[in-house]
Amino acid sequence: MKQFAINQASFVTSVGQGQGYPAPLACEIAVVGRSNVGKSSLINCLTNNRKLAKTSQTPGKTRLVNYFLLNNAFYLVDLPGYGFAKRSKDEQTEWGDLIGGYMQSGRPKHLFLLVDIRHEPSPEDRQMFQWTLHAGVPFTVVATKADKISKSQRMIAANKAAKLLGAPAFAIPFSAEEKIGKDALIERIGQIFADAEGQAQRQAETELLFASAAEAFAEMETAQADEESE
Ligand SMILES: Nc1nc2c(ncn2[C@@H]2O[C@H](COP(=O)(O)OP(=O)(O)OP(=O)(O)O)[C@@H](O)[C@H]2O)c(=O)[nH]1
Ligand SMILES: [Mg+2]
Repeated sequence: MKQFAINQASFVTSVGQGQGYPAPLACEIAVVGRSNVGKSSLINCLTNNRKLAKTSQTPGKTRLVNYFLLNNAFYLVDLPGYGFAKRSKDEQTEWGDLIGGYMQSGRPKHLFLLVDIRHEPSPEDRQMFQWTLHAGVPFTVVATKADKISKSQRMIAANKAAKLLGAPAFAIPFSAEEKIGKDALIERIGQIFADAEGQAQRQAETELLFASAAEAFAEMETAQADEESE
């Protein structure tokens, strides 16, 4: 089978609180995690474009829900991070509404939950994981900045981070800096995309089946009514 690849990426739009999302596609994958964990860097690494998503050493760079179109077929969504200490109460409420609204929107088909491979997940990471379970969205844990620890420790540390999050003990170690785990993540996206497309197709087929059944039923009723009136 031909390997899945990312061959196109472009910015679509930024969505703030109360604003509309772009027209939905069968597949939408969102990247979530605390500020500075490397969400925007991950998107740039996957798309081979250092300038696509804005990154910064200062936490709190991404403030809106940023939509990117990949392969002219699916969305990869960059979300603002949490756990940003310098945020005011109002900003935190705004963030909660924005992310909460997005999580409940039914739009994300899959979440990449990012945790820093070096640190124990924070209470907010665990809270985000609980939201994910609550929203019923499938997820993959990704342990970022894997270049910061020795090669022999990466898998162990990544899996441990997932376990401490409360998830099954499996995570993909990843580094945007050294492109560690890039192929694994692209392969994962390929699976998620294929699943979402399959699901959308099955749904379309079911709707068609229902529509033709309803049509047949209506025809039968008309014929019966005609018979009775004769
Ligand atoms: N060493 C190392 N640094 C990284 C890696 N990924 C990101 N960084 C650095 O971490 C910082 C934050 O990266 P961003 O991608 O902007 O983080 P973010 O999660 O999008 O942050 P917010 O937009 O604030 O939520 C930047 O200085 C990046 O260069 C990585 O894989 N390895
Ligand atoms: Mg960002």
